[in-house]
Amino acid sequence: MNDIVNPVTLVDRSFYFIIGFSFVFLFAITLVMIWFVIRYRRSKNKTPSDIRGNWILETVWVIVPTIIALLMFVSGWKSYTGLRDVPEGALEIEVTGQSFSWLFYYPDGKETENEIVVPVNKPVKLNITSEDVIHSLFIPAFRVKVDAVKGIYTYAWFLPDKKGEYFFQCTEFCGSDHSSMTGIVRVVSPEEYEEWINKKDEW
Ligand SMILES: [Cu+2]
Repeated sequence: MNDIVNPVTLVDRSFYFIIGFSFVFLFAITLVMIWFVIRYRRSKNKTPSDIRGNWILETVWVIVPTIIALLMFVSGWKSYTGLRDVPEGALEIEVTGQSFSWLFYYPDGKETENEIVVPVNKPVKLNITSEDVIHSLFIPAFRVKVDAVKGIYTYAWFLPDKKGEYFFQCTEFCGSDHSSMTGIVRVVSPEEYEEWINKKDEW
């Protein structure tokens, strides 16, 4: 299981890469702009110089931004495919959004409402649909955000690599009790999971 790349890493890497470049250019361009305003003000620079036709400059400002944009695309694409390519052997859970709660159906018939319990370090695939209007399953800790639409099955997957409790909620305004469509992903040890899944009457 350890060779699975957690999409959280890929999404975060892409995010910081893009926001990092954006900040670098924001500050660099602002500083150069301020410097130009002062250095080339009318009183100091009566006749503006013409730099048209400088092929070195033009090549640089075409090639450098193209490379940066392509790198952004590659990192974004990697995080996208990371989120879409489900690893082998994932635990599959059927997810139904309904007005106004989330229902989860486990392979052995177990059902839960507004709570997912999963064993640590095992990839989890969620097959998502809706009973009525459009809902959207958002689990920020795992960078999962997928619409639930009646008549259509979509999916998402995540790798719960740390035990703990992770919040999720509906992020499609779906009606009067939309705000109550929240829940918890409980990531537990494989032993605790086995014990939980075999307790038939608790839910
Ligand atoms: Cu909803």
